[in-house]
Amino acid sequence: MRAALVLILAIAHAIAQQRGPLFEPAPGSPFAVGASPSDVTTSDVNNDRNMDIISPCTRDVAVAVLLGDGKGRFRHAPGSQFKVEMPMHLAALGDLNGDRKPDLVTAHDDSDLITILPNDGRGAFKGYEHHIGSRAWGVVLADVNGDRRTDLSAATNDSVTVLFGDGGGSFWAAPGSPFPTGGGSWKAALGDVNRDGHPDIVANNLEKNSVTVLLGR
Ligand SMILES: [Ca+2]
Ligand SMILES: [Ca+2]
Ligand SMILES: [Ca+2]
Repeated sequence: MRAALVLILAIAHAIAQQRGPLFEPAPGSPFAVGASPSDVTTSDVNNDRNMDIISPCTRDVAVAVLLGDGKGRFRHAPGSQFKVEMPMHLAALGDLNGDRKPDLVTAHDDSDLITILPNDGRGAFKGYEHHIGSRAWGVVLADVNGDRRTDLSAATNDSVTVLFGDGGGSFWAAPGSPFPTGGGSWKAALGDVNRDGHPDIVANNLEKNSVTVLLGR
């Protein structure tokens, strides 16, 4: 039995090797986006069911949006790149105004501003700024209070700042926000770690060799 299993695995391995590498460059890859792309994410931003690419370009102080053709080729969306007011490193996508089109948020780690860039539905973004009270790094866009409206959780160095969204693009601080962490929190992740149905937050503490876990209520 064991010998048969080993043989089957060996045959499967040989077949896999014959098929060649698991990944190969897409036609035209790499695609130019702009100066110093510091983050990248994928989403269908123009609702054509083809995956698109969103990449904040730090030195251009702008976000590049590349529309996909569904075959692995990409071109800049009309108007891309989209300017923001100051350099940023990280971007997050989520529907902030309830129109089911993914909007964009960039964090600017040398100020307490984030830029909210609503999507016009064709993959064009125009931003406005929002003060969140602390310098922000990584942002997570997800509903944390169960009202089905997207909220904003930002890693803000020595804390996590949580803003409730009203589903129309406005935000206000969650009770108790900002929530202290250990120091050096650049990224936050959401997950229900105690299985009570409420999303919880995990943040890194770069300076303390630890992670902080915040249980949602
Ligand atoms: Ca698309
Ligand atoms: Ca919410
Ligand atoms: Ca929980």
